[in-house]
Amino acid sequence: MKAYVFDDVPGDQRLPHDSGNPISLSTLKDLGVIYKEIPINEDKKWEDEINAFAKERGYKNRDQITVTKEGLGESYEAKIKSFFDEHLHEDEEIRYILGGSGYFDVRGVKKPYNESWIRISLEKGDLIVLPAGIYHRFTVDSNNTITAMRLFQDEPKWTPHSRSEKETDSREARGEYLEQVEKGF
Ligand code: KMT
Ligand code: NI
Repeated sequence: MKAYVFDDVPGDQRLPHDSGNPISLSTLKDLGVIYKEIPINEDKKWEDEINAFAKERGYKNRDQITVTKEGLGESYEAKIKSFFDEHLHEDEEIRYILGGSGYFDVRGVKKPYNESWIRISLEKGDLIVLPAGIYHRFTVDSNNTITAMRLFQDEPKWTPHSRSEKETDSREARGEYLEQVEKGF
């Protein structure tokens, strides 16, 4: 995992866009982003760790997604586009990377990162929890492949609420998120 301020230079979303300004784990925590490394080894210990983490946080279900042309089939182009469209969810978004790599971008809230994109580069063995209400987007990197376990509490509520289309700022999940940022996670 590596996190940094996105450079906002137009161009290929799959390139690093590293402005050279690193972001610490504590800044991620202030935004409610949880990061954990659970290395994937042959001993399969990671499975126990994932199970324990899921139990502790009440994630009862999981599935797997592979973001490649083969993995997503006909909807590939549309999915790649919608993943990278800034949005929020009313539930947490939990991903554990099983292979490949990619970028989750999250919006900063407070100075000096207010409204900046923070890019989080993830690879095999990285686990991330994005809190409900955080604005974010996702893209594969130039390796063009990522396989992730998606964990969820009960019924998966994948519905992305696009910031450009709807009044997402007035959604309850957004208000609660900003309150939590004020109070601290
Ligand atoms: C999402 O919600 O953006 C995704 O599931 C992307 C693929 S998981 C790395
Ligand atoms: Ni999302």
